[in-house]
Amino acid sequence: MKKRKKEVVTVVGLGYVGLPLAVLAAERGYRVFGVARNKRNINMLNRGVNTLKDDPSLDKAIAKKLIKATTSYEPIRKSDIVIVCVPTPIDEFYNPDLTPVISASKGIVRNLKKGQLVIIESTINPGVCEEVVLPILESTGKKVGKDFELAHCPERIDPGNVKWNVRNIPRCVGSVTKKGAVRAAKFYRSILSAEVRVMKSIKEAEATKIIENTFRDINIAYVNELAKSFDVLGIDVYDVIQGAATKPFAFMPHYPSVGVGGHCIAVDPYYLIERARKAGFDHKFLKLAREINNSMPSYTVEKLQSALNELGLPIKGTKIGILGLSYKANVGDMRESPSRKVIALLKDLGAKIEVFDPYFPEFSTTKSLQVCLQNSQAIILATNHREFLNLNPKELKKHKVKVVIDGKNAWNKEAIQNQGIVYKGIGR
Ligand code: SAJ
Repeated sequence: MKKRKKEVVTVVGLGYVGLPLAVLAAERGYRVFGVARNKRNINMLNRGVNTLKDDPSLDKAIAKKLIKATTSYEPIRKSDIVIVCVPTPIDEFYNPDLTPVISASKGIVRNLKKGQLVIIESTINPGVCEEVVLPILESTGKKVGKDFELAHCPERIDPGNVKWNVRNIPRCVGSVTKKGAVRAAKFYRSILSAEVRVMKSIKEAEATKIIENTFRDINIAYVNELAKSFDVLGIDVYDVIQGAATKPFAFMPHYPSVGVGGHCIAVDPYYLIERARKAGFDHKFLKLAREINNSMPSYTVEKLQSALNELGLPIKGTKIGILGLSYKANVGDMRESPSRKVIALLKDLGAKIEVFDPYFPEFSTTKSLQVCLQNSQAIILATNHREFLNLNPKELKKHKVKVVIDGKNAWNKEAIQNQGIVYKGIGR
C-alpha cells in the first residue's frame, strides 16, 4: 500500500510555545520545519541542542534532530500547515505590540501556497486575526476559504508546570471558515491527548485565552487589595485564604505578592482593554485590577520603609538584598518581573542593592545566596524559587540581616521573628 505522504508543518517562532509544539508534531509523524530569527538558537537546534533551558523534557527529541530549523520562511512553500507562535508583548504605554505577528504574517504571505492552513497560536485580542492577519494573507490576491484557511488556537503553555504540558492541555480552535475549523481541529486532535473544542468563530477563540488570563489577573488583584486592607486590620491574609481554600467548591485561591509579572497575566488584559476601548467600551474593572497589581512593587517598598523605620534605618545607604529576578518561581524569565520594578524604586531611593537569582548568575551581583545575605542589612524575597524556600532563619541571624520583607509570603514569619528580625509579608 502506498505510504501516506507525511504532512509538512512549519512552526514560526521556536520559543517556549513553538518549540514544544514543533517537537510534538514531529513525534506524531509530521515533517516539521521551524522558523526563528535567532541564528544562534537555529544552529544549536540543528546540532541537536535544546535551546529551552527551562524545559529539559525536550532534550532527547531535539538531540534526535526531529525538526529542521532555519531563519528563512522558505520551508512554508512546501508546508501543508503553518503555525505562528511568536510573542505578543506590550509597549511602554501598555499598548499591544503586534509587530512580531505582523512580520510573521508578511513572511508567510510571501510563501503562501494554495490549500495551506495557517494557524495563529500567539495570544491576540478578539479581532486581530480578521482585521490584521487576514488582510496581509490576502494581500497577494489569495482568498481565505478558497485558497487557504486561517484559524486561531490560543497557546496555553505554562512555563515550569510539570503536570500540564503541550501534549495534555486541552485546546480551543476557531476559524474564519467551518472547513478551516475542521482542519485545525483535526490537526490538533492528531497530536494531542486532550480535548480540542471547536469555537463558534475565530473571535471566540481569540477571546477565550484573553478571558482565561484576565480572570487570573482580577483574582490576584482581589487578594492584593485584601492584603493591603488586612495589613491595617492586623489580619493574616495568607492564613485567611488558606482557610477559605478548605471550601471544596466555589472558591479558587490566589495569593498576594510583590507583583504580577510574566508575558501572559501581566500583558493580556491590556489587549482586551485596548480592543474594547476602540469599540467604545471602557473596561473599568480590568483597568482597576491592573492598577492594583502594578501597585504591588511600590507597596512592597513601603513595607520595607516602615520595617527599617522601626530600627531607625533609612532606605538611603542601607544594603538591601533582592532574592529573585524571575517573574515566578523555578523559571528563568524576567519579563514584566516585579523584582525589576522593586530594584528601580530602591535605586531611586538611594539604597545599596545586592541581587541573587540562581537562574540569572549573569545579572546577580553575588555568586550565592550566602554572599547576598552576608552583604545585606535587609532582604526582600521577590521570587519564591525552590532554592530560597528552606533558608534557615538562623542563617539570616548569622549574617546580621535585620529586616525581611517576604514578597511571596513563602517564609515562616514566627521563626524569623524569633531570631529578633523584623518580618513583614504582603498582607501578613
Ligand atoms: N501571581 C500572584 N498570585 C497568584 C498567582 C500568580 O501574584 O496567586 C503572580 C506570579 O508571581 C507571576 C504572575 O502572577 O508574577 C503570573 O503568574 P502565573 O502563575 O499566572 O504564571 P504565568 O504568567 O506563567 O501564567 C501561566 C499562564 N499560562 C498561559 O497564559 C499560557 C496562565 O494562564 C496559567 O494560569 C498560569 O501559567 C498557571 O496556571 O500557572
